[in-house]
Amino acid sequence: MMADHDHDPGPPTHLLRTVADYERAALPSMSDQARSYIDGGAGDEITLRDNADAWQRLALRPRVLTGVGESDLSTRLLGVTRPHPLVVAPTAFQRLVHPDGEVGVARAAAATGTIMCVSTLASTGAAAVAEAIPDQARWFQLYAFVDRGVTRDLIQSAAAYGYEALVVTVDRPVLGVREREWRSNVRDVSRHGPSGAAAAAGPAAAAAGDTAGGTPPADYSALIDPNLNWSDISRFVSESSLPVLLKGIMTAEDAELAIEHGARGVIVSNHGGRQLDTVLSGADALTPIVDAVAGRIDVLVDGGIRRGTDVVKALALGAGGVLVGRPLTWGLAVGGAEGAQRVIEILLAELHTALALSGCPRVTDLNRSFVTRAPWAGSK
Ligand code: FNR
Ligand code: LAC
Repeated sequence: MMADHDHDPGPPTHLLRTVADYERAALPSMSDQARSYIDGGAGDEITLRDNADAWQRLALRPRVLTGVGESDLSTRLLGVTRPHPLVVAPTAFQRLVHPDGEVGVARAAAATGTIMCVSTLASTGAAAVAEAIPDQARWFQLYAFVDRGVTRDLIQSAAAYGYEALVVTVDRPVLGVREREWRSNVRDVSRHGPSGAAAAAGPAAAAAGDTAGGTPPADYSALIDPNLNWSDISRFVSESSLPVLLKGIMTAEDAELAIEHGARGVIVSNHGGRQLDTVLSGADALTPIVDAVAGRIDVLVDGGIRRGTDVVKALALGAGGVLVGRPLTWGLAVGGAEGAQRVIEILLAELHTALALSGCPRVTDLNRSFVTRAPWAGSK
């Protein structure tokens, strides 16, 4: 199901200067179902809202007179030097909002040196993205399917297509309580969406290129294995040549287990507030996990990143990288690949400015002394 493109074109794109501008501009360009699916969260959406609010509960502590003429965003993720710490979060069904879909977002990522993480449930699969940006950094997000043969195929094809990491999502044994989706009958969207169709045809097909067409499943959720457990993680680590990251780690205890089971990184994430409502925000869950991991593996975070200052705060708290989800989809909805690229450029420009004004031109020099709990925090 595609967006209805006969809509009011909204403001000219040169007037869209912030992620929030793109969010507003995206609204009329999305169908009711697409909007509910993308912008919605679980339950009362307490965690969804708090993901963004939590970054605002932190205040910055800028230093001055440090000479910030040349800011340096470069950082290391999984042992590889990257131009900056942003990563495209894996999001399913991107062609719901624009025919450019995941390939469009991938091109935006490539143009900006951003790592592209492709969802197992991408409407345009891992092969098509690999073909579109063959020499650029790509990670593959794995949903482990009930059918372990298919899961193994997905793992092997990720390496064959030149993906550099396997991001195993661990916070979705079952689908969250998606009330906005129910009200808009979103189950229908995913059934008729290209990716759902591919999953029915065989999830390997979902990873194998443009997957429009085919027979939709009753519910793609049923394909994902609710019994996934730590021994599976050890197996994925030993079966795959790629470093494994676990996405959806929310406690220090599980970060420790992730290390014990061979993960090379954890992504502190509550799935954009879409799974278990009333869990902590990414921002609030981050610090105990950074402390427990103590530099042994990479720690990334996502949820509610909307400003360059949010990125600074995440890095100051000890994250090595930051994933961005919905903002890219809003950019895609407004202007296809170009819109998604613009959103990344806005975040990077804001990040440069925020670093300079914090008196810390190198992202790798950020530390906790640059943030404090804001006095206004209690009122949020
Ligand atoms: C997601 N997310 C997600 N995560 C994942 O591991 N696999 C997936 O297929 C999806 N699909 C998906 C679809 C949509 C529409 C959204 C909004 C999110 C979660 C995503 O990777 C990320 O954790 C959050 O989106 C980050 O929060 P923000 O940046 O959207 O606030
Ligand atoms: C979602 C799944 C696809 O959040 O991860 O909708």
